[in-house]
Amino acid sequence: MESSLKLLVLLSCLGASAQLCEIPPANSNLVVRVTQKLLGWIDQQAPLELNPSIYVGLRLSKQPSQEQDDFYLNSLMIHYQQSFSSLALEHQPKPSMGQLALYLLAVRGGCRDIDTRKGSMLVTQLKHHLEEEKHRIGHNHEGYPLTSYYQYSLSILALCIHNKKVPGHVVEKLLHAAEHNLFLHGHQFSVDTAAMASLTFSCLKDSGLNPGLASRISSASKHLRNKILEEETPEGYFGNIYSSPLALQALMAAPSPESELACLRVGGALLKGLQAGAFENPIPLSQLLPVLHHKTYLDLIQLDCNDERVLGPLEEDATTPQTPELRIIRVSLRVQGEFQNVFLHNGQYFVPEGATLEDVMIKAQEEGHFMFGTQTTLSGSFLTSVMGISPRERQYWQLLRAPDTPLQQGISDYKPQDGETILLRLASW
Ligand code: B12
Repeated sequence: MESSLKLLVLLSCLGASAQLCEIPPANSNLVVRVTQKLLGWIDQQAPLELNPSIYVGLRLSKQPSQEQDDFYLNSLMIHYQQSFSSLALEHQPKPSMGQLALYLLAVRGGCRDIDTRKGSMLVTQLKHHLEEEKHRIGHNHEGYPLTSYYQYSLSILALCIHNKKVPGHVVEKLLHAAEHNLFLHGHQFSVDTAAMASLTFSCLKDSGLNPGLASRISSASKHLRNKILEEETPEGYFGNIYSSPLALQALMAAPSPESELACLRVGGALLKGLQAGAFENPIPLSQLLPVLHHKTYLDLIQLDCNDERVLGPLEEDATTPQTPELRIIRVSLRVQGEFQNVFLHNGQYFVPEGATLEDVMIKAQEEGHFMFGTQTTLSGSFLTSVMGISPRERQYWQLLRAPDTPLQQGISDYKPQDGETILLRLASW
């Protein structure tokens, strides 16, 4: 153990620091399948469901093909530039700060110039958003960003990737939040947010854009790395399976000998989860694919757009898929509003095995006495109202398996088991 540590220190002195967060090699068939899944998503998307995160994940993985690339990136550019121009339709919602940031990452992924008139307008827009968020957080940090520290961080990262400086006082708000462990997802520590902030600090450190904050950025970066490592679970994830891809990106971009074994363990667990089909949702998958190619968002800075883009062949699977027997299962649905001792709804539903929670809720709505509403996001259907109740500011409809285990997937991905009770609870975050 001691000698391997010495070897690692030696390697890092020789400039091999990127080796300090390796994951076990992925089976090439598995990588091709994941890539095909993401390519399938960009092929079918309707214009309003364009997803810059998927494009970025593919670009860091030597995809998509040049033809698909031109088509998708142009669609993204038209959509985003139009949304912020005077021609924008009034009823069409403007992309959020985080979506704009993801779009700027996509533009870099496509090696397009941002210093055009339209590009500069979007950069200015993003800087404005950050200033507004900074004011909401307030002088004494007593407030919160309207979006989240995840989006705040993503926005600074996107500007940094384009070598655009943000004022020190904007960065300081993120530093303060990192130093005081303010990154939360509901009531739990948010590994995704810590990872995004860590990537941002690594970018700022390498770019030298905020020299006056260099030592604070360095300490915050170490602090976040330790927090991510502390969040390793007995199942071998950083936080949970879906936050692990970003966490690995963060550790790869801020390498340290302490991360080495944890990266191997978590990488191994992720590959198993991937093989078992745990990644249904395009967002965590788009954050994982670069990791399988040993890449992080920071690699967008030096991306080669004349790269060769060939997708390896998919070897035939020897196993023939079995057609599952159609079984009917029973799922209970309970709704807890502001007063947790009263159920606003309590019903039992019979659905085919493999139905999603959203299918159960549709069934409940059809049978009467239950109502819900959703909003389409880059991650899929977000539950926005239940029984006509929409959450107030900093509240949301939390999804739990009774009695109190938060689900790790949304309504369109989670498939309840037979006899399970799902709680929809109005919670604050
Ligand atoms: C911030 C955040 C939240 C906030 C969102 C409010 C806000 N103002 O930002 C809150 C705390 C409310 C939240 C709730 C939930 N979240 Co959340 N969230 C995030 C986080 C950290 C950042 C999202 C973001 O800003 N993305 C960037 C912007 C540009 O993209 P966007 O699509 O416009 O973002 C919107 C959606 O992501 C949406 N959203 C947030 N969480 C979720 C979860 C699902 C399933 C969906 C469909 C949408 C959604 O809110 C964002 C702001 O409007 C991500 C981490 C990540 N790696 O993505 C987790 C993440 C997306 N959430 C997750 C989960 C599981 C949930 C919950 C289902 C938890 C629960 N048991 O209740 C609920 C959603 C319940 C519902 N009503 O449908 C998982 C999804 C995993 C997966 N399989 O895809 C993630 C990846 C975290 C994790 N590692 O577990 N979340």
